[in-house]
Amino acid sequence: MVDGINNHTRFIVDLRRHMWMSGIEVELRRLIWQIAVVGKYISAKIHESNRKLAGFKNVYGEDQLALDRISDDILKNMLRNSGFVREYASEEQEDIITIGQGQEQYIVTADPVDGSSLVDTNLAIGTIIGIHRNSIFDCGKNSMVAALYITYGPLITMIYSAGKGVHEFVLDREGEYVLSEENIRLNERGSIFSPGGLRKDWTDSHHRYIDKLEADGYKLRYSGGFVPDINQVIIKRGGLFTYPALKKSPQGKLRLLFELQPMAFIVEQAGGMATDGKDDILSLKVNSVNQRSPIYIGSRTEVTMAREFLSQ
Ligand code: FDP
Repeated sequence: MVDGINNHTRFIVDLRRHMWMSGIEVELRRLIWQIAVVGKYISAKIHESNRKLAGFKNVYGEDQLALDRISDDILKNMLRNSGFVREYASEEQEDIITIGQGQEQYIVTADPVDGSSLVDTNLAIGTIIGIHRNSIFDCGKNSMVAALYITYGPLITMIYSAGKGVHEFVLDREGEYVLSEENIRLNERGSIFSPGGLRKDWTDSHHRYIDKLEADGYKLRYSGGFVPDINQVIIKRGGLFTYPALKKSPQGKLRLLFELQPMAFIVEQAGGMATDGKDDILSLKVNSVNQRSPIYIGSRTEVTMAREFLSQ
């Protein structure tokens, strides 16, 4: 536990202080902090792009760039100027792009606005980031050093892990990310499940697995936004999110590099598991930036059970 927080007293610990006290290497903590700051700008863009503010957004008579594209530009420019990042790969780019001089330590992957189709509904959406030291064309286990996601909901929260536990911060009214939950650990078993894909497209073994969870009394929690759905599992200390292999798309829907690896890194750090139904997500070799994979992620009991059902 970082000094300054105990059961009796609660001092405010901001993100930079927390990372410094946790002994995270200086460039990595600066990078994480700068990405967290970009979250404030993306949040402002989300507000602008919400159709409920349509009357305001055309005030300058400019064509509004799609939210995803503009958020990607903001993030990419910040990373380029940071001096810590040599390559950038994003859901919004066709391929990995060079943004540094070559000697920088890190490669960043990003889904700048995940779940942007939910913006008009006012449900939560998010930004997902993976930070790699080695080539991303390896498995996450060999390349990743940190991951974070930002949730834009009633509050803006940020969860990060740099391999020293999983911690949540809340953006306060002064614009500071303040520690809210430290060393988050998932229980062995949870009580919620979040299943993606249409039932009619599921495989028989996946169907049987979901039937079992329902029979065991798991409560359905699926918003259609990967970030808030995973965040719920983490904050409630367990449960399961899955986007499975579908009959017509055996690789499922979600992207290994931009969505699955970062969440797998965080959930493993919190004591949970993430698999494609057979192998750990972080052991899957990345062959292309657009690679997809099925996923079962959450607390150990549910993910282990998924493996058993899928092997039958
Ligand atoms: P979206 O299509 O709205 O961008 O990968 C994107 C994603 O959302 C995830 O955030 C979400 O978990 C999933 O797709 C939702 O897919 P379904 O619409 O098939 O449920």
